[in-house]
Amino acid sequence: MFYIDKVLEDLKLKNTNEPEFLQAVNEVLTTLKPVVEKHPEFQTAALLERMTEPERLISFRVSWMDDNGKIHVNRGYRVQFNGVIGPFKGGLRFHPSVNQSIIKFLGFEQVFKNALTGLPIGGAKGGSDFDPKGKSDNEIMRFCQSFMNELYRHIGQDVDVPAGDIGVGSREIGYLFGQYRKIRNAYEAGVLTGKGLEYGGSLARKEATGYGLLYFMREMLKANNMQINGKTVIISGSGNVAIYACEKAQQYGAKVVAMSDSNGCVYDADGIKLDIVKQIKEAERGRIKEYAQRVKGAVYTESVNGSHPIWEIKADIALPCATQNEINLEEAKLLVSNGVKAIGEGANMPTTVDAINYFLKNGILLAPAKAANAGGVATSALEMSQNSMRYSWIFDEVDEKLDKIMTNIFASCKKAAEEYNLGTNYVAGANIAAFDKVSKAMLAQGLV
Ligand code: NDP
Ligand code: 2IT
Repeated sequence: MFYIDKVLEDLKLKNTNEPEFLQAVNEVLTTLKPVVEKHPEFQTAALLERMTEPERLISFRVSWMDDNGKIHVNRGYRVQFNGVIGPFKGGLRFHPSVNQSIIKFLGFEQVFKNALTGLPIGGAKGGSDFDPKGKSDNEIMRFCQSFMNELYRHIGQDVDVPAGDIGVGSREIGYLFGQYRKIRNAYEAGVLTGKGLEYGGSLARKEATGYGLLYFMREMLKANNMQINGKTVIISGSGNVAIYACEKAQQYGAKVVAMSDSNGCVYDADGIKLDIVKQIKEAERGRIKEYAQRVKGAVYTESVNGSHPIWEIKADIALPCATQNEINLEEAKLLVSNGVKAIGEGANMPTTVDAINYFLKNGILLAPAKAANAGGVATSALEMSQNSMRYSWIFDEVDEKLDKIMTNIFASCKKAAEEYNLGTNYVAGANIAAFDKVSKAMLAQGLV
């Protein structure tokens, strides 16, 4: 039996209740076969066994009181997956679906994503099954304070640096930072990223994941004699990543015709008016449905039993920017039959493995999450640099650095794919390029 197959089989037995984690590992390891087979020393060093076991996994109680005086208990997590390249780094997700499997899949992906950025950051993830929807500002604050009352002992600017993810934006980072500062009685600006601009945040961090996705897409299309200008685009989600992906796509001359949230999607044949989406989502924290109530001619379609009506809309480019497994095989077939030419994964693991394979088999260009959405964490690392210098760069300086980083990431994915005769399979290219760096660093640091 091949080394990789053995590792995968053992992992399945060890992590039976963690389907998302197993899916993420499976997707990476299967693409590494041509690399690993050339290096018997990986097996001797138990490299893959070590790479798939987190360095540390913390689970903790988060109790908090709502506005009516009722007490709630949630579960908090932090997985410090691999710190071989730098301090642990990765976002926090607050969503009722959060469990150990979700946190581990995200942490595992983060290790390779962070390696691709070329910056000195290890991989981590955290969060809670807390549902921020419908909570008052004070409830959010009390939850964040309680969460930090435990998390603070595990993090630090040279130890582990959390940031945002689903359900955690600048408001939550503010409350988390305030509590950390209070507990530590020290101003360690670099302990969290995604901070407000008034207290150590970086310009362009808010835009970075969405903009970065489009920089990667621009490079991928260019390498295949295409361009974004003039293309029709659909974007799932209407949160941080989706909004700034939309903004940059529009700046590049694309027509974005649809966006969504977990309740449904809006279609606007004239092109999405992003200022209205920002008003609804960033200012009012409302639902995407309200877009169709405000914009004449826009059509709203409700999601039924978790369906994703957005993938029924005809487009040249689809950007899944909401959550994991939001494009399954059936939806991939629909997109392909509607003429989609490229997929850009803004979300983490938005495409199931059979859907990925279907896209690749049909010659669709696929920008894989761990490469294409790395702009967010890369700019977080730039925020850490600025915090260390006690200085801040202007927007254009950060944005230019981000553009270069994304351009380099695409070049690494392309180079690795070509080296192994994988054509335009950038999914494998990203995994191989990232693995190359992580494996070398792990071997260099010995059995720790
Ligand atoms: P936000 O919380 O800002 O937005 C999330 C969006 O996705 C919302 O529109 C939300 O709809 C939708 N969504 C979330 N969960 C589900 C679900 N289970 N089903 C359907 N829709 C859902 O998060 P972000 O924009 O920050 O994150 C989006 C994705 O991008 C995630 O996969 C995240 O891991 C990834 N990512 C984020 C980065 C960042 O810097 N923020 C960096 C790299 C990746 P609703 O409001 O109805 O819940
Ligand atoms: O998935 C991700 O890369 C993020 N949520 C961003 C993490 C970060 O540390 O900025």
